[in-house]
Amino acid sequence: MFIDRVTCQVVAGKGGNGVVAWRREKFIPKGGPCGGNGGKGGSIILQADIQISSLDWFRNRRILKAENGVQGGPNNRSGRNGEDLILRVPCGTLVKDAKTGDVLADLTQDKQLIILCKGGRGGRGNESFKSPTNRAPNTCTEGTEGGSKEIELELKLIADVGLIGFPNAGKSTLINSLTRVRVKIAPYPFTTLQPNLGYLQLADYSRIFIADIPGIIEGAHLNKGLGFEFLRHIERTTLLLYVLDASGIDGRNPVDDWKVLRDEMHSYNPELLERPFIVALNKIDTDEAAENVKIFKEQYPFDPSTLFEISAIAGTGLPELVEAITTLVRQNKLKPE
Ligand SMILES: Nc1nc2c(ncn2[C@@H]2O[C@H](COP(=O)(O)OP(=O)(O)OP(=O)(O)O)[C@@H](O)[C@H]2O)c(=O)[nH]1
Ligand SMILES: [Mg+2]
Repeated sequence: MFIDRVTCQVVAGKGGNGVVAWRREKFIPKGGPCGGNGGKGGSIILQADIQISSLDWFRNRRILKAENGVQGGPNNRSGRNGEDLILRVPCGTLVKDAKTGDVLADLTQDKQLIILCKGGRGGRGNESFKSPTNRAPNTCTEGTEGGSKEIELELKLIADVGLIGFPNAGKSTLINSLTRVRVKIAPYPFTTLQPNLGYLQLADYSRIFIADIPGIIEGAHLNKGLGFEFLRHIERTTLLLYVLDASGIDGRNPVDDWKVLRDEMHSYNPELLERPFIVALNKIDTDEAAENVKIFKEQYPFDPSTLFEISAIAGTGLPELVEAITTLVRQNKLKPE
């Protein structure tokens, strides 16, 4: 599970001022007061929306203000109310007061909303002070300030796809090629020490989140390497994408790697073996790859919709892989849990 966070300040609109004005029609002596009230300031409202998938919109927007109310006018005209500012957030957004850390709302349902700050009240015009004892009041009041708050939005993301492979298999290279994240890549094991999250942006504006986690080695269940610490990040993914190094550069081969990875996954949680998966034989740009791919295919005659030959560096086979990922994630996400 990955957490995305943003903080920003929200400020509701100020109420419009009331005004002092007098009727001045011909032939009506002492026409009396006619100053109108100010309009209300706009409130700040946060609403969950199933169409929104990230908090990106809030980045680079430090202060969000709702419209102020307009001041009153003569002839008892009230000022217009300021418009509410409705901020849309993804379902599953936790709203906190950034100063105190108090949870203000947990917006889980589509259309669920919370009024974060109320707009200021409009001031009173002099007409509203008219009374039998004071028929010509010369008073009006100012609109009040709108509420303001420093808030923190927190979204818990569950990746759709988890990358699983030995160190150096090319998982980070693959996530860099498929998504816009830039993860460190290097020819030594355990380059990735923290999970990374990237996403595929699809034509219909939906996203598929992919998690790159540190490599797994034989004995991970005995806490070798970085152990299983990071597998919890992919425990709830829809699809597992095994990345196998077909080059044999590190003195291993995809057949053994596959067996070890599956055994390790089984030790962690046997249910993970039931999960839909794709196998990507990576580094097919290298000379040694062809032979290793051939042997792997003989040993494990997977369907072409499950097995892909790719080069994460050169981009070979990636469009087909993306298509398969998209199809499988969509199919399996629709299934009830
Ligand atoms: N020739 C070739 N080399 C690749 C390919 N993909 C990755 N590599 C190289 O393999 C090495 C390891 O790549 P990484 O992406 O860091 O591997 P990783 O699986 O993230 O490794 P860890 O983070 O250590 O688990 C780097 O030197 C990459 O340049 C490929 O398609 N072809
Ligand atoms: Mg890596």
